[in-house]
Amino acid sequence: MTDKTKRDMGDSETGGKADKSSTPKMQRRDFVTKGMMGIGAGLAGTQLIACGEKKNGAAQPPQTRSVSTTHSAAPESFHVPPGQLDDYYGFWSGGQSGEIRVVGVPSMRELKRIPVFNRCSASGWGGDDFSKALLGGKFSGDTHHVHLSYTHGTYDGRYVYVNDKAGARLARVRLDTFAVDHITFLPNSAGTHGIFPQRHKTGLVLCNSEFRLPMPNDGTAMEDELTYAAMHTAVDGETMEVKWQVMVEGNLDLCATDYEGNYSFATCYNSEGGAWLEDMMAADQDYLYVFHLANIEEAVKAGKTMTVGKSKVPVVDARGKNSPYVQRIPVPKSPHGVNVEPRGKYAIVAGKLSPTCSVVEIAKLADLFAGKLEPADCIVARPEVGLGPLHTCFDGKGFAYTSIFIDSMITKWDIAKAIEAHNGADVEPIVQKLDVHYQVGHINASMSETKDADGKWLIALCKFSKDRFLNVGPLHGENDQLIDISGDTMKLMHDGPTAPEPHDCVLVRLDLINPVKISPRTGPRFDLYNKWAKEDGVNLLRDNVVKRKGKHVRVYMTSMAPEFGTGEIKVKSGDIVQVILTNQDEVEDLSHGFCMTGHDVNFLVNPQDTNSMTFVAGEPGLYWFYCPWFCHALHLEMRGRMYVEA
Ligand code: K7E
Ligand code: CUA
Repeated sequence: MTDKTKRDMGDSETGGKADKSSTPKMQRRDFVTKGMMGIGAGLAGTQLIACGEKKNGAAQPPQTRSVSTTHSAAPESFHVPPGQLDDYYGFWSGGQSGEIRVVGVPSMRELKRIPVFNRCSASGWGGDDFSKALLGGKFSGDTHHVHLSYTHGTYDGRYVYVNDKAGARLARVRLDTFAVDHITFLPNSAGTHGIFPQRHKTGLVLCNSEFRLPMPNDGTAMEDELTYAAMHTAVDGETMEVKWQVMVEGNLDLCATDYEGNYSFATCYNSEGGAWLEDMMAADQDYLYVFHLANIEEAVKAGKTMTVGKSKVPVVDARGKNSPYVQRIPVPKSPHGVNVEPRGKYAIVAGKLSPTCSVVEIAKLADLFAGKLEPADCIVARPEVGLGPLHTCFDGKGFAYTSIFIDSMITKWDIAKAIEAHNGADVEPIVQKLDVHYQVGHINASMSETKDADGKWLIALCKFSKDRFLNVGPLHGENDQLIDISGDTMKLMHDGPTAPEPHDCVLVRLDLINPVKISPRTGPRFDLYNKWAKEDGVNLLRDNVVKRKGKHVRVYMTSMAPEFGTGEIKVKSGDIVQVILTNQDEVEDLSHGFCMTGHDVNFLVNPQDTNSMTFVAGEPGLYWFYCPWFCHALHLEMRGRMYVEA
């Protein structure tokens, strides 16, 4: 019996009692019952994963839960008993915290925070030598959109991409280690907002700049906003190199790709080209920009490009009018999200200042680019969904779910019926409107951005929590609400307070992600360490002190619980000291770290990993260094001395 079936049986014991979502009291009792039931199953689950796996990747224990793919009419239980695992990995952007959060769904337990465009005291990210160079000292990141790499229309479990709106950057997280391995700066861009990878393979990652800039932005002409332009940038998802940019006149907000690798999409809410609020809202009509990727790449190959400013990246100038590169489909008014449904037939544009969604039929785009259709002819439906529609997700059963910001609700609607209604049939596409709490921004459903959308869970990322939690002062948490969409109607199951400010999330079936437990010692970070070790003629797995040119000292250290391989370091005040620590332990979860007291130095080293930090030795004196990660009964004794001589 799988754990999933256990849980379903658990449901049937309490399940007959009508709507669990409507009364918090019922929910709590439900919780208790299930918690008791879970203990036995939990123990069994622990055994399955406890046996010490020594090496990475190769021989991982099987996951302990399987995901049922049937759609039951009864509400799912979101409670995951102690010792059991979630069905989905949720990847949350962390907004202005600059990070990514990993959340288990449906339990909504936060599993990890992955530092990206921020500094993290726990792991040392931002201060260690590798990440410091990647980030270039910029820690004010703003992550809005997380998307995984794809193969054949579904997640391939290799990478997560995330944007930095504040610094015009794109980062990539490896999904074997759950750590960042690349950050790419996007030239001629500001307010990098919507991103989306291609879905047929790990190909391009398309990135929109939301803020228009003078081109080039070199200080020569800055005040005439009508001359500003925006870039749609293609980054190679494998190499993380910027391949090309397309320059357009309007701003670019959210991004999506089709399933075939032919097109990318961008919403434009400021076709007016305004720099002031009232100008940006002036027109009743803006656009969905459709980029024809093959035509653009042909132009790049043929050299029909320019460069802008200091960047050498080829730029296709597509400003002003429709062309083989870009077509502009008119949509009302200041649109926001664009989402492609799982069959890949329709792109759905949320109206924001219009209470509608516009449904664009992707099959018509070939004729549009061939000049056989007018842009407006590609729109096949425009249902009224509520005030302030922002983002749409899908259940794989033909329904769309749109977040409605002003009305604080989710609208479930039937795509096929919306098209029939648009053609004059007397049918009602709106299925249900569910209140959420409050002012919802993004929503996403399990596997919704893939062809395997499975219609289990929906997350509503609410910008305000108001009265939903204990008051913790003027800055309230956000509220990520968990909604069961497996039945005919949506059911609100759980309030999940989160630290500000998550923007978006994707929910990924657990069998698609296969993280390692021991560092694989590969990738650009290890390329760097191997280069240093070669320069210095040392072995990373041994202890060595290398005096380099000038005042530069490299201390190659090892750790094995509960000891550092090097217990004493002797340096001179003002020396530039680089501690390169390799964790020799091969035991799952046995991480060490290195903290040099009084020197702002603190970093993590996972099993079989190497990490390093550089600092200037301070005033003469004795400084203790120690291991900050609890690793052993003698963890407190895991320390050593640095003697700083005058
Ligand atoms: Cu809608 Cu930055 Cu994705 Cu916020 S964006 S809501
Ligand atoms: Cu090593 Cu604590």
